[in-house]
Amino acid sequence: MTKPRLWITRRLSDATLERAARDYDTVINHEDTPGSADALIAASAEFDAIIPCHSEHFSADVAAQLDTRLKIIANHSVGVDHCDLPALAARGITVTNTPDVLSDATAELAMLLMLGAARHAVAGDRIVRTGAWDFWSPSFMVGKQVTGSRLGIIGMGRVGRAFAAKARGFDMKIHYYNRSPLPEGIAAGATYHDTVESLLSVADFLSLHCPATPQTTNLMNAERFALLPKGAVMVNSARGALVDEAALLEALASGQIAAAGLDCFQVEPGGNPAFAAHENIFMLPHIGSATTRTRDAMGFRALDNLDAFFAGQTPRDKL
Ligand code: 8YV
Repeated sequence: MTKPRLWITRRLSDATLERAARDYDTVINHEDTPGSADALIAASAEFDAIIPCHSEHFSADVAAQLDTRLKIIANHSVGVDHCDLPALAARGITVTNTPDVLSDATAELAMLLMLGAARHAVAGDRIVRTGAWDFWSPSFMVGKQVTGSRLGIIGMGRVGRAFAAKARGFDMKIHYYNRSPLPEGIAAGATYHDTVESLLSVADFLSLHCPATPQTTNLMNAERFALLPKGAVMVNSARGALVDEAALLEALASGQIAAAGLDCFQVEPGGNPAFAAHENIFMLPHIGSATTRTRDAMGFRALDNLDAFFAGQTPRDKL
């Protein structure tokens, strides 16, 4: 039987690429550059399946121009804000994602961001690294203690829950906002808030774990920063679109926010150049799921979805 033709838009893990090449007539974009709209449209006439990353944007405009040959987009990501799902569904294209497998890696990174932001990681590293560390005092680089503090989580999905589990190791008191409360067995004692505003009022530390949608764009704006306890720390390992970056800068300048830990930005790659002057912003370049084990698991999950689809089954992660 002829193998389905598969285009892999980015350099996925070696194990993923080997398995893909074994099971599919696979073409890999070894240049590892983001696929443009034109490239996606052209590929749809040559391939039955695409494994893209969040760097490839299947907008409504692109979806309308896709060739009927393309049957499935098996995303190598849990977030699918780069895909216009209704437009792709209208074209009869199956779309899948890779939930679960990246929750721990992303939650680990959120913990790193929270600790780094709370304890002056940027300035501390800089002064030691540059030889500028010539002074010590008990009042030097005093940070905000994580242990025992109140943590507010917006979006108690898989990653939010993995983060809560790790935060419990720091004896944090977990509060969360979600569209609906979790069953108590899953909430594990976390306190539910039925509005974002209510959650913010108790969030000494705030971590964002919800998807980027039209409803969550600029979720954290000037009004909401003002509702946090003064000196709160905000962490975003979800999507840059959730944060009004100008409002974040103002909240940092006024001291309303003591620090922020960011792995996601409105503009990616690149980030926000205005953040560079602020050492109380601890930044990483969208590497939440970037561990060897998780990259393999994401690639394998995308391939599992393809395998099911081409076996005539409904892929486990069909959206
Ligand atoms: C990935 C992510 O690195 O899965 C997601 O939604 O944002 C990241 O963890 C990226 O999407 C890989 O394609």
